[in-house]
Amino acid sequence: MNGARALIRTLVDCGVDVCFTNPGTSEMQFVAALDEVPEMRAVLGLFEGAVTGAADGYGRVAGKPAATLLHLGPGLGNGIANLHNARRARTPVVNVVGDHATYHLRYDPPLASDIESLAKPVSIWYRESQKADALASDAAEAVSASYGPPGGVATLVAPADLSWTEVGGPARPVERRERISADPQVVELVAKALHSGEPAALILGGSAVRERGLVAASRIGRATDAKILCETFPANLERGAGLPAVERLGYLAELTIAQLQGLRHLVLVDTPAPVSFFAYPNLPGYLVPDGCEVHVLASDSTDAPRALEDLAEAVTGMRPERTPGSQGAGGEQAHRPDRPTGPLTAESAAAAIGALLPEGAIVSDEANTSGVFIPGATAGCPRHDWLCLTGGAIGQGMPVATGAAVACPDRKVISLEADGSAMYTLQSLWTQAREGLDVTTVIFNNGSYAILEWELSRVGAGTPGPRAKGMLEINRPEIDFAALARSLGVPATRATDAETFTSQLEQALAEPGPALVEAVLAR
Ligand SMILES: Cc1ncc(C[n+]2csc(CCOP(=O)(O)OP(=O)(O)O)c2C)c(N)n1
Ligand SMILES: [Mg+2]
Repeated sequence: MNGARALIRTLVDCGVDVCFTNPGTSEMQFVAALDEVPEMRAVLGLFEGAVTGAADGYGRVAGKPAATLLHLGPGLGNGIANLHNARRARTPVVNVVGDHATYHLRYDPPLASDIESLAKPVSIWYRESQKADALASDAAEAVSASYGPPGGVATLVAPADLSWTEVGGPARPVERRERISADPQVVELVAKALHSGEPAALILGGSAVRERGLVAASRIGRATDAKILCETFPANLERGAGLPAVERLGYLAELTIAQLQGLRHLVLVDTPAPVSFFAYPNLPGYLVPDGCEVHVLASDSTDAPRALEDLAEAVTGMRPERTPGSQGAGGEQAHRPDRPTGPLTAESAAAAIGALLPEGAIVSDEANTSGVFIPGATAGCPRHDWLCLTGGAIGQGMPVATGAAVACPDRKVISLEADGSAMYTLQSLWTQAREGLDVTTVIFNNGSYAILEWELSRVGAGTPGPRAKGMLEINRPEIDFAALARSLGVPATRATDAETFTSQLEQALAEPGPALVEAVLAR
């Protein structure tokens, strides 16, 4: 077999059996090898941002990496923003980037570029294969490296001549590193701090916001009065009726400051200390209050759920839970909002989503300003997963939804998408149609980059003049998202009032396969 086939066979042997791709000439050997390794599912994306974001969404819910296959530096470059988001989510991803044949690079052909400089800022592991026989073993190492801990993007550059050279065969999987246990002394110190009587909070992130971590954290909260918080944009938050609810830190620094005010102990569980998204005149950037001690219970390489269980044992050993209950007690009550009526606003749209969210749904949330009411409206819905915009680079939501749907074909994926962000990686709809993915997209059409209207005044840039305003409006010309969706193969409807939106969403959810509902919000 040639190097390309050995590489793909190795990926499959390592458990990586989905490849999101937008290939070119330097990857043709890999494309040809797909027919020889039928276990590898190849999914075409029509822009690399859709490809890399899909790999992120897949990895977040599958708990294992997908591969990407990208075309030299420019292809990788197009995919960088969503690789940045994947890096922030600590999602395992294996990038395979095709390159020119080793002996061709010296001519500096048009597509040659500095791939390494593009890849390194988003990659936890980087290698350019040097020999055809190394392609497969490098791929096995890339898979192992992507798991971390912490997980991340492993990028392997595959020169074209190595892919067409005959090699000995595939390589064996490489062992993964285990997550470390929390230091028992730290657990003890934190337990004492939580029993000190001084105000304390836990901030959960990363791997701590799934059921096991949430249940352990809620035991800690009941035994100590510590507040249980979670990071602003978790990669995959498990929530809904029966699970302990966790308050997310606010996006606005002012809100986070209020949430953390007066604390003397802050316990970090697989998340960094809170900082504001941007610097603002007259606001601090580091949001830990003065005089508050920061304790790192779990780093990004710690087994965080286990660390929380250890801490729960330690604090209940010192003093039993005040409201004792079995594991899972203290969970959110089941409740849903009523079906809304009247004008279609961010609030009524949220009520519709809360009224209809199916059990086991995976929500990809890039609703931005239109999404502020949705977490509240869905808190008591049946259990579901919530995937956030981890790195602030917009254009993530639709690709992430696509990848999640590939990973979990028997669950409903709901893609909540702001209009401006939707336009970055709209091509995802075409992939959803082509693959028959069960994704229901809601586009929140507010005709604007609304958040930037807030931000403009928050950074002290004054009152916008007509030219400044023009940079924040996207309704000249009006975008018809339902028509765009249909042209990409996704059935779509458009709603301008709450009742119509609710019934259109209900219908979209009732049908398997992709669908889109455009919510034209009252302006
Ligand atoms: C890759 C990238 N480019 C640009 C930005 C800057 N940016 C932040 S929010 C935003 C507009 C968001 O508009 P929309 O998605 O419609 O959400 P809304 O604010 O209207 O709720 C832009 C352009 C960004 N965050 N990421
Ligand atoms: Mg908008």
